[in-house]
This record gives sequence, structure tokens and C-alpha cells, in this order.
Amino acid sequence: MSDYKIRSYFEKINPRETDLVCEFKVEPNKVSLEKAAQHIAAESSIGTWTDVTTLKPRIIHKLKPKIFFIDKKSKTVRIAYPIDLFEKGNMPQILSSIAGNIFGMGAVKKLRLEDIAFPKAIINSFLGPRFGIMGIRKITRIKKRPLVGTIIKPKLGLSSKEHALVAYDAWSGGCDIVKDDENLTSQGFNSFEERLKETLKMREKAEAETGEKKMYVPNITAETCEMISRAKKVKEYNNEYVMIDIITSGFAALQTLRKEDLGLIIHAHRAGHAAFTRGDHGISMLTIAKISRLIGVDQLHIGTAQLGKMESPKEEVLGIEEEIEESVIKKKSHMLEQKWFNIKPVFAVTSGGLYPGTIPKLVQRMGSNIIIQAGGGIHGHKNGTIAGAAAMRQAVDAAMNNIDLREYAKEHRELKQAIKQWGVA
Ligand code: CAP
Ligand code: MG
Repeated sequence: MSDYKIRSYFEKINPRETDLVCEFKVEPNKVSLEKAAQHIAAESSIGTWTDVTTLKPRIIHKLKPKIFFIDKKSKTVRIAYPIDLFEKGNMPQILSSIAGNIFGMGAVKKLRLEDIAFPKAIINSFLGPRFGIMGIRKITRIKKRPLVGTIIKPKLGLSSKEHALVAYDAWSGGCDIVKDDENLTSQGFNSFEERLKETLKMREKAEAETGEKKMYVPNITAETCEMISRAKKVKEYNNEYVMIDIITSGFAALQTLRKEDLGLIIHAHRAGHAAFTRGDHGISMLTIAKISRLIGVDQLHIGTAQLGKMESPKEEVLGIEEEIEESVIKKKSHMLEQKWFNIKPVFAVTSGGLYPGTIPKLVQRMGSNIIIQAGGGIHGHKNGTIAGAAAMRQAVDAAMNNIDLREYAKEHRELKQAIKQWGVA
């Protein structure tokens, strides 16, 4: 029997600069927290359920991860992984290690990957955002205030021409950005290229009439080869943006899109994330946001800080906003230290159940470096989409000038009607 037993993964060390570090919250299953941590460290790196005769001392020496922190009260475990365990530039492989089998092990009742601290060599192996916040502000010519966007509603069912007309109304009313909904791609009633063509015609009209730069974010989510060909189509039509549903498309597809480097702004929708970011078993949205920034999205949905229709804890959203915007993150509760080196910041998108009455609190909580999107909160306005878009822009103007919303509404009838319908948060 080989004596290459790995007696323990515990080691009182400080992680090396070159290590990749993970923080887990662990609910053990009929074993001690230490035992569960051992299983996690083994299964996420070089081990399995029993010793194997094929193991060699050099593998243990080079590749064994170290459990360097364990806290019984908060059930937190931190593990430092030698960088050679990972293929640089390969997000699926990294996640198959530290976010793979371990979630299904019998030794854990619940397991949540709270955060990953990527070392410099891994950071440098990804492209990061091409534009980032400053790049998008330059293209949209909006220097300081939040960008105002809408999602065409109903989600599905409009023809390409009808979709384009709703977009025209939203832009005419004051929206900077119009996007497709996450489940609109190229259905029989609204094919991708037809929609792109019709909507860009309406964009041109709206720009000429308003004198403002207007943006269209078409959803290219599809099988990867088809997605790339749609992105190339968008490029042919001289559009600046594409949108991809990053969870349902997958991180490999997102890497492919980013590496195509078509010079398109990538809007990342996170539909499906709550299947595993919610509750105490799965992967935190903070981790998903860091992966997205590293691969290279330019803007990302991160929640509404409890002001919208989705569960969206304020502290979590503000932590994510800091993580995707700042270049150095200091360690704090459930956020590991992270240096982002040359990786650009990502524009935070806040969306889901928002309406004009939520804007003052939203800007107060998240600041003005955000993209605010409202679907129902614009197209549900009693006087229609143009009025709804105008009401959103008025609410942003009031917030940016610290004017009480109800006060401002006295002189702005669209906002007044929106407050009558939905109130002020
Ligand atoms: C919002 C939305 C967005 C959600 C996604 C929707 O529409 O278009 O997909 O914001 O959630 O389909 O619900 P409403 P998140 O403005 O009508 O709610 O941003 O949290 O990922
Ligand atoms: Mg949507």
C-alpha cells in the first residue's frame, strides 16, 4: 500500500502571492467541519475519497492545497490553491476545480463558494472589459449622471417592426439605452436580423430628433457559433452593443465572444443566476461578478439594493458594485483582498421592478455611476412609453440635483403621473 498518504490539508500558512484563494461557507453533513474541509480541499484539487497508489511525493509537494483558515462559528473555510493546479485563461477548468464536484459531496449538507481571490498570473491571463465605465461614458457622451435604459416589453410577442416602434418611443421619451429582454433572441415572430435592421432605423430617427446619442443592445444569446455570427452581424450594422445571457450561455461562450474582440460593448445579463446564488448552497453573485469582470463584460446586472422586484440584499449589491468598479479591494467580511491590476472596471446595471419613484433611493445607495433599467416602470406608465421614459429621466434629473421628487413632479406631469401610479420608494 503506498505510503503517500495525505494526512492533512491543514497548514497554518499565509497564502502565497501566487496562490488562488477560495472562501467557502460549509454546513458539514454528519462529520466535523475539519473533516468536511478536508474533503473539499481534496476533491477540488488532487484527491478523492481514498488514498491512491499512483500518488507521488512531487505531486503532493507541488499541488496540495492548504486549508489555512477555519472558523467554527461562521463555518468559514479558506483554502489556498497552488496556481499550477489551474490552466491560465481557462475559466471552465478553474471552476471545474473549485466550483465542481465539491457541491455534491456527501460530507457537506450545504456549501457556498463566497469569494475567489485570483492571483496576478491568472488575472493577466484574461482580457477583462474592453471599454469599461469610462469607455461607455465616452461613447454615450454621458459624463456624470446614471444612464437610463429600458427593456422592450412585453418580453416576447412583438413583431420586429412593433419592437422598433416601442424602442423609438422609449428613445424619444428620454431613454439612452434600449435593450432586448433576456429571452428574446430570434423567434418566428421577431427574427434577430429583421429586429436589428428595423430598430436601428428607429434609432437613427430618434437621434436626429433628440440630438442625443441613443444605444441599442440586441440579445445575441444562442449556440456559440451562431452567437458569434450574430455579433458579426451587429458589427456590420455599425451597432456598438451586444447582450449575452452569461449563465445560460456559459463562461466558455462568454470567453469566445470576448476573445473575438469585435470592438462591441458587452452587456451581461445574469438570468438564471439565482438558481445558485440565492441561499446558502451554491456560488455567491460576488463570485459570478468577479468571473464576469475577469473574462471581460463591460456592464453587468448586479441587483437593485432591495428596491426592486428581485431579492437583492443591499450590502451584497454594494459589495459587488465596489468589486467590479475598484482596482484594489481590501479584505472585509465575505470579500477577500483582490488586486485587479490592468483589468478595467465594469458598469453596474441595476434593474428589475424599478420605476421613477425608486430613483432617489437608488442613486443615494448605489451612486450615479450606474445604468438604471426599467421595463414595466416605463411601458406601464398610464400615458405610454414616451411618458414613462420621460418620467424616468425627470426622476434622474431630480436626484442628480438633490430636488425632492414630489416637488419636481409639480412641474413635470409625466413624473407626477408615475408617482400617482407607483408612489415614491
Ligand atoms: C426587468 C427585466 C430584467 C431583470 C433581470 C425582467 O424588467 O427585464 O431581466 O431586471 O433581473 O425581465 O425582469 P422590469 P436582474 O423592469 O419590468 O422588472 O437585473 O436582477 O438580473
Ligand atoms: Mg428581462
